[in-house]
Amino acid sequence: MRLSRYFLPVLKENPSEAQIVSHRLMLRAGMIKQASSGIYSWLPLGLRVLQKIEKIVHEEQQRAGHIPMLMPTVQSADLWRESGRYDVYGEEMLRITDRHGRDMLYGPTNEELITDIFRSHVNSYKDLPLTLYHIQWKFRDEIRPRFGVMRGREFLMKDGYNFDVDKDAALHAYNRHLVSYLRSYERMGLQAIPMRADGGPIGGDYTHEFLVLAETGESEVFYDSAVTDLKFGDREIDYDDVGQCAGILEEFTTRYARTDETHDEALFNEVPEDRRRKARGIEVGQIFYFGTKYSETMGATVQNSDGKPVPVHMGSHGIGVSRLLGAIIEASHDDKGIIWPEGVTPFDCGIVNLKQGDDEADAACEALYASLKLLGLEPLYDDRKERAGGKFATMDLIGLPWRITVGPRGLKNGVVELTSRRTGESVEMPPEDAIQKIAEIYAAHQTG
Ligand code: 5CA
Repeated sequence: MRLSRYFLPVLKENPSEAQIVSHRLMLRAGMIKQASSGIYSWLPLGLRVLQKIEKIVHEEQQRAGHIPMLMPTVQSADLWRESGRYDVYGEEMLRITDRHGRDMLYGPTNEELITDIFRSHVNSYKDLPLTLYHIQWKFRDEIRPRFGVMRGREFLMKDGYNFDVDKDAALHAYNRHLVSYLRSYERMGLQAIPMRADGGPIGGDYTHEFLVLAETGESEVFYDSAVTDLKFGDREIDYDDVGQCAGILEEFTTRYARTDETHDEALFNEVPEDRRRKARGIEVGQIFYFGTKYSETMGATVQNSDGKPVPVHMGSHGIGVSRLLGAIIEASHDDKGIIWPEGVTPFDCGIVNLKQGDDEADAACEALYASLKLLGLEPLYDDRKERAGGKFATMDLIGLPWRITVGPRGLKNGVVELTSRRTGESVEMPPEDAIQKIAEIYAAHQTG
């Protein structure tokens, strides 16, 4: 993409409405614009990151054997009356009446809709296990939408639902989700710690929330600092291997890590004192096993191997896709702007032409731009007739992890400059070497 032809409405001033750094930087970098309270338009740069995150989530869900589909945003109230949640969900549910006077709602989650699909089409244990998921907009009429996309009213969520013949099988689905989530967050450059949590309106005895540690997080958390040493890494996973998934769950959830809702001071005090941590975190996902809660009330049964009808065991599993942008920025920025991890960056690298209009500099930039694109990379070429300082400031603000700077002086010696946004370190090298270096870096991130 050439910046001269892109739509990147960056702001020079700090917007006064933004209280936390991620919200401020998303507005300043021209990623989002508020449409109304808690509702945002996604401008081109923001959309690119949102789609990168969606892609990682899709790849990791499908790697775990989960099947994508798409359910609507607007749902009929009837199903919610059947499950008994229409009244208990309360004011967070946006209720709508259509022209025929029928009660509808903008879906805050999809347990009812998916259970209805399941009961209409699946009758036998032979069709199980089954996990369906989608990535779809949700609406919750939050009493206090704030911090930009972090607590929105309209937000993008991946929600997945498993259907299993018994509790053991459903717990394997739970473990599978935990593993796939750990992998997903790591690919986004994030450490998200699974913590024992509370079921809330979704219900369920087994539930973990995934938290990214950040001072601006809305949740208070308590943990053994040893949990932060755990890395998922590039281990090979066989998602059908019950023992392996259970082992990973145990590895990542045995040490003390709880949100304030489930915090137990006595248990916490058993953690060695120098490892006890109280901090704040951003909840970027939650998994639940709730057994037959919905299948019993809504009549979702299957025949088991003895031919007897049994209610199906279910769980639901959510990732806050749009919230993740805020969480990643909270975890990765400096006073100049965002620092995108390679896995989610909107463009792979920036090209800054220090002297636009200079034949040699223009030709070198064009050649770099073309070569990077040929390799399947996505460069953002700042080809505007602007001062170098302004170009650097924009690149730093939007946070591309790598920048290639091209100027007449370097070109005389046959070199360009490759700069890491994270470390600020610059190295001079021939353009071919810079291209190769960037290609190698991104090849290492292609785990999809
Ligand atoms: N049906 C279940 C799991 S699929 C469910 O709705 N879970 S949830 O309520 O925990 O939401 C899943 C994730 O969505 C949360 O972990 C959080 O990351 C994100 N989320 C929830 N509310 C909001 C909100 N108001 N704004 C942005 N993201 C949100």
